[in-house]
Amino acid sequence: MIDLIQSIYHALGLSINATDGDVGGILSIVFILLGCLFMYLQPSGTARVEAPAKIDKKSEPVKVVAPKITFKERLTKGLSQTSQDVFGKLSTLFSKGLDADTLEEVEELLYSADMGTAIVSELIEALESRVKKGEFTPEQFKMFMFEFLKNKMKDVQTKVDKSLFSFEAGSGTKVIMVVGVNGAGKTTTIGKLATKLTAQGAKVVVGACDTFRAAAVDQLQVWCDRAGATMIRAKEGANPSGVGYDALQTALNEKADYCILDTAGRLHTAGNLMDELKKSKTVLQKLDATAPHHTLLVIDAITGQNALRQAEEFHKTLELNGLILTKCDGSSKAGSAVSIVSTLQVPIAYIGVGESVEDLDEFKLDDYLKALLAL
Ligand SMILES: Nc1nc2c(ncn2[C@@H]2O[C@H](COP(=O)(O)OP(=O)(O)OP(=O)(O)O)[C@@H](O)[C@H]2O)c(=O)[nH]1
Ligand SMILES: [Mg+2]
Repeated sequence: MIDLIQSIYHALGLSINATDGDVGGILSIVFILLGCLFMYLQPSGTARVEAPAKIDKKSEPVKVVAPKITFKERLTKGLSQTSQDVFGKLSTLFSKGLDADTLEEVEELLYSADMGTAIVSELIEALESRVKKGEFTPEQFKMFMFEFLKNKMKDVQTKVDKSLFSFEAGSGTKVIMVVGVNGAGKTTTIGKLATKLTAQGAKVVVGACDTFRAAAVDQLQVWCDRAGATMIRAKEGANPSGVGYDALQTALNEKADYCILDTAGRLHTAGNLMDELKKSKTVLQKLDATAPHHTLLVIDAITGQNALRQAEEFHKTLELNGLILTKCDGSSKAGSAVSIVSTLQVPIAYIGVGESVEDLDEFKLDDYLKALLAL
């Protein structure tokens, strides 16, 4: 081997003597080169750079399927802000132990959640006696709140008329009149409701009784077209009662399952506008003495304490039999719902947590309270 190397040196014109070290060095280089060659020829492995695979033009494009979010998840997400802001803080207070000072802080937080004076006083009284009995962990406190609030609402909630959620073919036209202050979410909710009902196979006629704004009517027309519902509209400025009458007449002629009436937003303090709603109701009764079967007040959950005043006024004028709580996805305090339901003894029928159709669903008390209390 040394001779071979010596002759290579010689051929290259190098006047150096080959040594054992040179043999070792050259053998190492040869092994390294062989190793590289071996790895390159392997069919797979990290050292081999694969050529990009050819795209098969015939193959189907990859479909990206958005994960299905249940309404319960939407509700929990929507109410998470309220839950953290109010009930999260309450739990922290309880984890520190309860004395007169902390009880005062609890009271303040409950007021900030728009629970209303009557409910807060009752809650504080009940809390005092519970706390005296012994230790109260944050989890026990949440369960206590859950039971307390549930008891305030559960009997009223049983009054919800199920014909709002599903229909029985041939059982006549159910008239739903939707009222509320400006911007509460009436038109959007009616759009979602019409979509849900037609999807079940119900025949729906919608009356655009908000004749003050052409844009509001167009907004409703888009929803109705999409839902496959018939919409009755009149010229801007027409008498709203007349539109309601025409819509119900059409619904009766067509044997529709539902006639939903969208009304213009109004302040509960505007006496003449409130009277106009009352008149619309009477006009409907010329066609069906039992109409409207549902008079629903839409309440924006962000409204807070004023919501109770609104509800009281609308109830006094129209005898509400249901509420729709919208915008529970905003940074609402959502506690006003409890005080309205228990004060007026009117149940919440639907709850909205966003602007799409999937964001409206039947109000389920346990789900609502669990989302509110992060249980
Ligand atoms: N985030 C959120 N927005 C909502 C919800 N419901 C309605 N909205 C939005 O609230 C705004 C007002 O909704 P409308 O349906 O026009 O309210 P309205 O009560 O008909 O209003 P007026 O007819 O002007 O009295 C719109 O931008 C809706 O998209 C909800 O549950 N969540
Ligand atoms: Mg509207």
